[in-house]
Amino acid sequence: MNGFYPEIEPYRHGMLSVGEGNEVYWEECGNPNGKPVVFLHGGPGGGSSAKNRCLFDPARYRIVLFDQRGCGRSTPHCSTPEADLASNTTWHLVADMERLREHLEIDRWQVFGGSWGSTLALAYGETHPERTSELVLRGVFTLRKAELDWFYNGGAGNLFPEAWARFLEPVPVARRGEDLIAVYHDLLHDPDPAVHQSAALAWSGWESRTLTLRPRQDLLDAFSSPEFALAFARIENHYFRNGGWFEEGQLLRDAGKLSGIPCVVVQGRYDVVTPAKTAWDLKQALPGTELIIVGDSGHSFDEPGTLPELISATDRLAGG
Ligand code: STX
Repeated sequence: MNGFYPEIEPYRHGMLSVGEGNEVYWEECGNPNGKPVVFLHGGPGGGSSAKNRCLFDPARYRIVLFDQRGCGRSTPHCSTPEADLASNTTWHLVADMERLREHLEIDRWQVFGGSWGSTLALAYGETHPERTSELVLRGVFTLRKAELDWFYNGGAGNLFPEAWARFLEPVPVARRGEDLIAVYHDLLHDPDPAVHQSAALAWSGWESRTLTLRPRQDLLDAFSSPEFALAFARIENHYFRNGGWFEEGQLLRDAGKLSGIPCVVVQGRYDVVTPAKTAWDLKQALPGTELIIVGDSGHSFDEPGTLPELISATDRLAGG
């Protein structure tokens, strides 16, 4: 069994100015002379956490984590009025990664991402294949309309009807037949804090109840923090309402740009947030992909069956 590597503290961290008033929190852990890897968190808007450091052998990896614009320790935080969502898009994040890579004087890095992190990893790798040494992906998500509709317009609600009822609670009855991502946009930006805050908690709560095969109180609690929920919901909703600024199917259409880059995908069979079909579609589009389907896992990276597969993948790719 490969469990987490021990908890470690960064040997270096900072805030990087990336434009439009944004400061992005970054940190480095592990071996400064090790193989560079960048960890891309999910959401978007989820932020990175100390446990994410423990997916990589600290003796062999130079581990870079950062919080994407507007969330985690990056400023301004999207729970505050100062944050501007117009300058927060997929392509801003890809550019921020290049800025950070250059700031840290890294030539090429492994790109590790789960869920939205896998989306950003694919967007980055297809834009900068020469900077991407390997891809390690989990819960693959490409923001196609069918993927968004599955999770936000009723599909997954068939499996979690009681959680889905709570997602629908803030939606006015007269609007329940509309695109719920669009309805939630109006709720999340309503000037009345009672409206936008309860919408944020309902949006985030839906995700926290569906992330894992079994309920996890620690996740339910983390997603109930008002500041976390408001930034998470506003950022996710903004990205999904805009289709991630992709053409429909773009990431799979352009997967050939990744040919020659080793790609390992770990996917939970019972992932309700990002069902396994997308990981399968990626393997068809990028035939060299090593696809590992974990039979008894949901979406989260720390599902008991998923974590050892992720660590086994980073171990195999670590070299040295
Ligand atoms: N969002 C999928 C996603 O990227 C629709 C994601 N879901 N939860 C997370 O990320 C965290 C647990 C990382 C916040």
